[in-house]
Amino acid sequence: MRPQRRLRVMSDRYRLFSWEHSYFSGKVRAYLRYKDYFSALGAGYEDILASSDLIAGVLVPATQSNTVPQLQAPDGTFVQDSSEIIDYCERAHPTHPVVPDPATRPRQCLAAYLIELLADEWMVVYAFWERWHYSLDGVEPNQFGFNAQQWAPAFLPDADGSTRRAFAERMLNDMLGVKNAETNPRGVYAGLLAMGVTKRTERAWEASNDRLLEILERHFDSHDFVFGGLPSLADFGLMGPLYAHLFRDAVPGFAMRTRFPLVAEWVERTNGNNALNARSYNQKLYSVGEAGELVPRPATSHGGQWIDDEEVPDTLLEILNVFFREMWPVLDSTLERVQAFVHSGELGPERELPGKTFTPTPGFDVLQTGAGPLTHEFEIGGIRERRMVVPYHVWMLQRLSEVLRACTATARGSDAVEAMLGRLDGGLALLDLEQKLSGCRVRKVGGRLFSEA
Ligand SMILES: N[C@@H](CCC(=O)N[C@@H](CS)C(=O)NCC(=O)O)C(=O)O
Repeated sequence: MRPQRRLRVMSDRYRLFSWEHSYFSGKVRAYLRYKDYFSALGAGYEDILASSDLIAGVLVPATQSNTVPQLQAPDGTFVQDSSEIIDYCERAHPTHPVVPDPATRPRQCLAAYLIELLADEWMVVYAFWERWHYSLDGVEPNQFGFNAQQWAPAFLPDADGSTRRAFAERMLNDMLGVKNAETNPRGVYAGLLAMGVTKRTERAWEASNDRLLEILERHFDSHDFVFGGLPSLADFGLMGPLYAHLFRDAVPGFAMRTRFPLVAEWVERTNGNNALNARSYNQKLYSVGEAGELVPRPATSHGGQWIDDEEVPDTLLEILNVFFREMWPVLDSTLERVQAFVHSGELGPERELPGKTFTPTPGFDVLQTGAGPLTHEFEIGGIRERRMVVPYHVWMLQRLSEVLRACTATARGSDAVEAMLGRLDGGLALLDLEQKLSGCRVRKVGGRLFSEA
C-alpha cells in the first residue's frame, strides 16, 4: 500500500505534520505538548516529519498549501495555519484553555492575540534573515552546514547522514541559491528583500529584534511566562521566532544563550521538554517535610497560575508598544493597499489574493515586488524602505477584531481594554479596526485567500 493511502486511514490521535526547524511548527508543537500534558487533547497527537513526499501526496491535495505545520484531526479534517490549528483545538478541547477568557480577563485576552500577531508576522522578518544571512559565503560565524543538515530530513528522511547532508547542500544552493544569494537574490533571499530587509534596513531590523529580546529578558526575570506561572497563546506565539530560529539555529542560538539567558530558559520551559532546570508547567519542585517526606509545590512563578488581569506588568506594556510603534503602521497601510487593490479591477476572476508570509506568492510576484500595487513604504528604525503587502495580515486582523469585540462586550471589559490601549503609543487606533476592515475583508480556504470585498 502507498504511504499516503495508509495516512488516509483514520487515527484516534491528531497528526501534526511539521519540521523541527520550522518557525510555525515550533509554535504549534509547544501548544499541543502543553494541552496533551493535561490530557486535554483527547487521545493526543503524533508529530510527523513532513517529508517532501507527504507534502506533495497528502498536504497539498488536502489544503492546496505546501506549508507546514498542518494538522489532521481524528475525523480526517485538515487544518492549515498555526493560528487556525490553535483556534480549532481550543474549540474542540476547551479544558486547560490557552486563551484568557475575554469576559473575565479582557486585557490578557487582547494582549495575547496582539503578541501572537507581532511574533507571527513581524518578528518573522529578523528570524528569517538570520537563518540565511549566516549561511552566505564569506559571512562569519557561518551556519550553512548546520542549516543544510537541519533541512535534510525533509528531503531524504531515510538516507544516511552524509548523503542527507550533501543532498540538502545541493538543494539549498541549486534551488535557493543560498550561498551567493546576496549578489543573485532568488528563493529565500528574494523573500527577504520583499519583506523589506535590504542593506539599508538590515541593522535596523537587528536592533528591533535585540530590543524585543532585551524587554523579554527583563520580563522573564520575574515572570516565568508572559502572564506569570502558566503559558498562554502569547507564549506559544513567541515560540515561532524564538524556538526554531533564534534558539535552535547555531549563530543566533549562541547569541541568545549568552546575551539573553532568561529568554533561552523560557524557550525550554515553554517547550516543556528537556526543561528540568528551566522549570516548567509539567513538573513540581519539592522540599523535605518533617517526616522526611517529599512535599510538592508548583515549579513555576506565581504559584503556577496566570497573574490577575488587572496586573499589567510594565514589561508587557513595552512589548505591546513595539507592536503599536513598529508593526501597526504597516498593518494600517496594508488595509488601505488591499482595499485599493481589490477595487482597482486588477483582481483575477476568482478574486484570489496572495497567501504567503515569507516570500511573494508564486503567480503574484509582479504585484508584490518592485513598485507593484501590492507593495508599500514602511519605516524601521527611522529608515524608509519598500516591502510587499501581505493580505494574510488582513485575515489575522479580522480574527483580532472578533477578539476585540468579545473583550469589549461589557462596560467593564470595554473600560479595561480602553485604559490599557490608552497607555500605549497609538493604541487607541485599534478601536477603529472593524470599520477599517469593512472595505477589504478576505476569506481563507485551506491555504488560499480570496477577497470578499
Ligand atoms: N501563516 C502560516 C505560515 C506557515 C509557513 O509559512 N510555514 C513555513 C515554514 S515555518 C513554510 O512551510 N514555508 C514554505 C513555503 O512558504 O513555501 C502559519 O501560521 O502556519
